[in-house]
Amino acid sequence: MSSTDSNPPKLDIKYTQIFINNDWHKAVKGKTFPVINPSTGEEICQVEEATRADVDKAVEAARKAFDVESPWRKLEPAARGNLMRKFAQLLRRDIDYLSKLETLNNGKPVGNSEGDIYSAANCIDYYAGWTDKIVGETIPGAHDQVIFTRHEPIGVCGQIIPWNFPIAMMAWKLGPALACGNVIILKPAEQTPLTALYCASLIKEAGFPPGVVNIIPGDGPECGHAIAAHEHIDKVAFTGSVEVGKKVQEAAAKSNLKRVSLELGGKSPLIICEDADIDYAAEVAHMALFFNAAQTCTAASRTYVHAKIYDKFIAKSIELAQQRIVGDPFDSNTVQGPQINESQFDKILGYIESGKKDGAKLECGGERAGSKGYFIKPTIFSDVKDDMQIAREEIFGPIMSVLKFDSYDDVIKRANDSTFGLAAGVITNDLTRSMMFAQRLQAGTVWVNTYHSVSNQAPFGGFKQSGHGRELGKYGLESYYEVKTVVVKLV
Ligand code: TXE
Repeated sequence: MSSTDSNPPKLDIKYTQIFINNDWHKAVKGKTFPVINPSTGEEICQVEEATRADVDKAVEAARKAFDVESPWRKLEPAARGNLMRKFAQLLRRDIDYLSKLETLNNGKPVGNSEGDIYSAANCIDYYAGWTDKIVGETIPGAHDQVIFTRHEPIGVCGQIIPWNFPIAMMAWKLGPALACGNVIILKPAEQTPLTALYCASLIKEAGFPPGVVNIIPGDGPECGHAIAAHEHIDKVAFTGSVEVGKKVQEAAAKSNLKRVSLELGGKSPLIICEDADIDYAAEVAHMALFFNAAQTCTAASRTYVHAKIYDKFIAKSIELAQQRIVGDPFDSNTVQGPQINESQFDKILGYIESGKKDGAKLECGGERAGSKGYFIKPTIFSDVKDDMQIAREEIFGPIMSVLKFDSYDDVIKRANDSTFGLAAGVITNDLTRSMMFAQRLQAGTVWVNTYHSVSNQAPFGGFKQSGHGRELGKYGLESYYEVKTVVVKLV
């Protein structure tokens, strides 16, 4: 384990205000909130806090930008793509500064922040390529009719994002929305607003017309709710907890029935079959759970291992967990930084206690690392049973729960016995068995012999209470256009 004493570089925090209409604004109510460095628990800076009145201001700017005669609406689709490519290029230009800022604010190792920024830029580029390819259909009708469809932008899109992948989540939301020609009001998570605000300056530099992208930092109950409940926002896209996802959907229904897409949590199973190479399987399972300090909605937080290889798998997994370097995210040796904040830290330590109380066997970890910041040692529980709290609820922290199975039919039932359905994985060398799992697992993504492999071209989203709608790929566009049918009678 490396030191948890963090020595963040001195960074000039350039943007802490609300970005509306390509300009910086103070909060209407004059409030600010502190942004905390999770490696130290200390304040980085204060940021202007948007409330309902600021959301109204952003809506006014966005509606103007969406006017049918506005520069944005009159832009050729390919020119829209060029603006997006310029933005992606600026993200890459400023990767050094942006990755340090992301690590300062989120706590992830700086190499991971760089990876997130490259992937965000690639996502924006991917969707830039779609701008002039979003086409409708011609539809056979009566002999004297011409029927066709147009895919038109929805309008003002509210986007509420979480703190676990601040820049990447921003790109997943902005990319398809801009490609379809919408205008945006994006609220970053209150824990991690800094990189989104810096990106706002890049949006302006790229040349997007005023009001097309507005970025408003604020909390959930006031600012996020004002977006979800706004009468003049046409769509809301949300990534976060199931609890808040339900509130967002309810607020949308009670206001103007705006379109809703939700990417919520998970309790994803990873099934390791008896024919798997144990070293490989343990490495995949380790990364599948601990990646990003396990603050990943697809984290494989139920590891089902065949009884015949269970003990060997546990031994290898403990070895990997104990080798994992937890500490200062600015140290290039570190692979795991802190959890995002005190409340997540306390919640995770609470789950460790609950695992012990319920009779699971604590194999390693089980406590904080260091004495400052929100670091937790990689923790493994064996002998976990399906009905234990640690096997049912999303923990969002570095706790691996290993369960035993000996029948494939049975493990599929157990894996599917969850209110979630975001992702699942299987490790096997048997092609037929892998296809059987791929068919029967109830999850938006099934990974075979790999995990967390996400491509901009492939859809991502959940079954059941893990959400609805898909992000990424061609499917990701469907959440951002209305289909209009035009019927022309040939008179
Ligand atoms: O999430 P919230 P929190 C899960 C994970 C984690 C738990 C709690 O299990 O432990 O959620 O994390 C905004 N109306 N995920 O409390 O509250 C909020 O400001 C509108 C999974 O941080 O759901 C932030 O921008 N918006 C997840 C966003 O919702 C509201 C990623 C997410 O915060 C709001 C994060 C309201 N009433 C947490 N209340 C994933 N799917 O990847 C809050 N928000």
